[in-house]
Amino acid sequence: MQFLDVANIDVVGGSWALDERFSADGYLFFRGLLDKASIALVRDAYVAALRQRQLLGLDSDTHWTGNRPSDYKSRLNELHNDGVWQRFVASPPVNSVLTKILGDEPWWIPVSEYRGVLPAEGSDVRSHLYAHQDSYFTGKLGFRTLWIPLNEIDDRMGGLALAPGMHKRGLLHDIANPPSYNIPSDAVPESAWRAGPYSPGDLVMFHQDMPHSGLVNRSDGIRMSMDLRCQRKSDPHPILGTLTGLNQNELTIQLNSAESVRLAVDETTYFWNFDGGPRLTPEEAATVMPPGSQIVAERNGAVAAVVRLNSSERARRSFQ
Ligand SMILES: O=C(O)CCC(=O)C(=O)O
Repeated sequence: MQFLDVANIDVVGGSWALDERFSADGYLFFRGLLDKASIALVRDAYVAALRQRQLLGLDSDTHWTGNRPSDYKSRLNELHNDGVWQRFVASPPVNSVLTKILGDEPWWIPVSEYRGVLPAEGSDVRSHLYAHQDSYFTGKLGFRTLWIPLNEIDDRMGGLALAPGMHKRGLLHDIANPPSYNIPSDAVPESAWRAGPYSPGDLVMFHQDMPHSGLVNRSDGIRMSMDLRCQRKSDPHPILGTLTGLNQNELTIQLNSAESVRLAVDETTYFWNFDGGPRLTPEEAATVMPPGSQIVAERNGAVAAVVRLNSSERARRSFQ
């Protein structure tokens, strides 16, 4: 697989030039940009969580123990209770470098993942774990995804693959193919994919419509990465709040300010649970998204997408 092109944060034209490149290619890949000490704090939290789960032993902070719990889905969801990513983005060197890229302060959408991907089983012959476009699940919330490697990730360990330029091809998920609606394998030719290697300090920032996939981990170590989603402070933001009502025709969201917003529900509306799974209809969502769920929704007349957040993101939202 060919490599991603590396961007230069000090390019002539600054954030304007980076924006041009982001629009054309659908991504920006920076090497060694993020503050190493801030990355190390995040990584320490992963290592502690992986040891707690006996996926890492005390002798190594990368080498997998061989345990493969059947309920482990490559995500360290317990870290959502600790505000790990919020502390990371609040650290001044991280905030200032992201502000320089964006030409404005970042505004964070609390849709984040802490991934610890185990080596594949020998019988797993895939190269890609799951090709998808984030906006298929979250709707057009208008964000950039930040994919942040936390350990050395060579081609054996896999990492993240993108299909540069293909963010302009619209939705590639096969909407005629329920229940998973995958991107058909021929929709993104094998030759279109580009990847790392990656090191701690690198940053991949990509468009919400970019087809991307984790690659299968063929090393003997655990792949650690974090993905975050941000906008510019000056962008129109989606609605963040508490779901207080949902029926066939509308949903009600209470904002942090205690003010309520009512949004129409129509046949295009869908819901999605932050920790994965398919899109849900309003009827399905009513059973798994009880009143009190923290959600983020598009700011449209008829809502197209509502994402239920991890419940521990509630208190942290005041952080923004
Ligand atoms: O890290 C991975 O394995 C995949 C990352 C991903 O799908 C994402 O950042 O949306």
